[in-house]
Amino acid sequence: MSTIRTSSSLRFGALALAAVFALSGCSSTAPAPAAPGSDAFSTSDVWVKAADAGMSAGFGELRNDGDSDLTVVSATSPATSAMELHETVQNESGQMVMRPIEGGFVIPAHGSITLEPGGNHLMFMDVTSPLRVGDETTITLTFADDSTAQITAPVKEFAGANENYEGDMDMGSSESGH
Ligand SMILES: [Cu+2]
Repeated sequence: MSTIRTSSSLRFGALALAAVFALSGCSSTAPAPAAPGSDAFSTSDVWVKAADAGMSAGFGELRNDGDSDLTVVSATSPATSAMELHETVQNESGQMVMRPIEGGFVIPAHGSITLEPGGNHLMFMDVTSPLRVGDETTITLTFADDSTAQITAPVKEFAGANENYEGDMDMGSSESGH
């Protein structure tokens, strides 16, 4: 008797749960399908410039196979205390300077963008654990829809990408002693 009652109440519980899931599936806050960005997103040849401390940068190709534009709005890495999305532009005196890009990196639908020295890049503002050649680091990108993608990037030696940071920071002169 008691066994039957238990099993029927379990069955009712399962039905109630199914109903809840069915309801939440219709709502816009359903967690699982809310990451179209990650599905459509891929990268190739992402790498990070070797640095013991201070600034560094990450480069590579970001691809979007989805039907709508993808916007990278922020990025993090365990190797730096802060990361910014940078563009490189010419200032009034003709000097190339880098600065945070307004609106993030927009990857067009069925298209790609290339992050490269002298252009857009992922800026490691303050390297906290040395990025050594042969190591790998991870970069987590966050998209406008709050979905994220994690990239594993090898560390490479690179002499360039010493653009000045718009404002007071001058990466070029701080490295001139090398
Ligand atoms: Cu930069």
